[in-house]
Amino acid sequence: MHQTMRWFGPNDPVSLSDIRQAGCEGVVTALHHIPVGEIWTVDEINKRKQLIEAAGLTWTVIESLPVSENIKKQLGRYQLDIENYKQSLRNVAECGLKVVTYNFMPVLDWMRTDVSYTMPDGSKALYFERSAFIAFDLYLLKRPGAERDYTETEIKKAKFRFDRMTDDEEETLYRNALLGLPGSEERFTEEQILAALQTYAGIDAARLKQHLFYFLQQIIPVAEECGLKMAIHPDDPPYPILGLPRVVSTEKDAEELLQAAPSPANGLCFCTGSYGARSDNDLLSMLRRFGDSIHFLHLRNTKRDEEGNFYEADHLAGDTDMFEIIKEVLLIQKRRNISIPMRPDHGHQMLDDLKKKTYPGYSAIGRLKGLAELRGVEYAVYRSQLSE
Ligand code: DNO
Repeated sequence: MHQTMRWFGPNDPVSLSDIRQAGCEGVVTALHHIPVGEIWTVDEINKRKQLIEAAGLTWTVIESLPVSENIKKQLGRYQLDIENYKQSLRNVAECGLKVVTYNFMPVLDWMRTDVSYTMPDGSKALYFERSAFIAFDLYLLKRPGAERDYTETEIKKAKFRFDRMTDDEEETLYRNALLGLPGSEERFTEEQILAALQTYAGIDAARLKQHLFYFLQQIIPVAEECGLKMAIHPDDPPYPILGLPRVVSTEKDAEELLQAAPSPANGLCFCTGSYGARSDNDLLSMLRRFGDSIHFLHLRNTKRDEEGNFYEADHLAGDTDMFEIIKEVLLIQKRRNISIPMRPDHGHQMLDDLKKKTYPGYSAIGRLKGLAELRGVEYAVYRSQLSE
């Protein structure tokens, strides 16, 4: 696997030199300062690329070239946004980039209720606690009609949980849930989020899927023509939240979107953490099935419980058998004769990380630990496959 880490750009407290010292060959990054829907110019892309290369690294994957809300809803200037997206693809290809990640989650990207959940060893993890999430939806956000999405027992538990929260805990929960988009410090206000959610009234999963397929049919031929691989990131968590549809959550979703625009350019970012947060996703079978369409790997582990909570476990612990995953990935790589870009997605905040402020999930030492463990497994599997 081609080892990378995510870098949020010049403002990231984790530097390119840190990433290089972690043993990475490349970074995964985006031009976060360009507003969604606008064109990434050759000039801007090259400036960032040169910065990365001057540090002895390559810009391996774009994560993300974001898809505008207009495109997801097919509203307003969405045709222009699609044309701009195509132009950005041509420009990144012209600058020599090869893989582009994006997602199709309405309004919000990933969602956790706690970004510093203390593990028994004192390190901190990202956590999704279902009762806290429901409490947020019902009693903090007060989304109209939200109670229809939950069972009576769930509502009771959420109320119990909410009644015992201090003001500080409420404030933190609110902040975590509305953290906004990766790479941005901005948070939604209550009015903004309620208004944004309202704009999806009437857009159910079937319709959102049609919009995704339309988008793919528009952009995949351009990506193919300029030699790019598109890698769609799954929903996180992989089910509808806050009344919003989510359509990249399951094996069936992945299969349908690949079929909607068949091309070597239409592929997946295989995130074991996101797909793995659902017990009905069989990750190994997905890898076997979609192996030829996987252009980027996010290796991360979650530990689920029967209440619907999950926390981000150590990379080799949790519900996903990382040994089997890596074994399968190496077989795919051998068959395709390539090295698939990989990043240790997220990591615990630990040791000196605990004293630093970084993007939640993206501290240096926790990710370095994850990467080192994954690298060790890869090395051992590779050596043993050679001698077989
Ligand atoms: C979370 C990330 C996601 C991912 C986007 C891709 O840490 O894996 O935010 O970058 O969904 O578009």
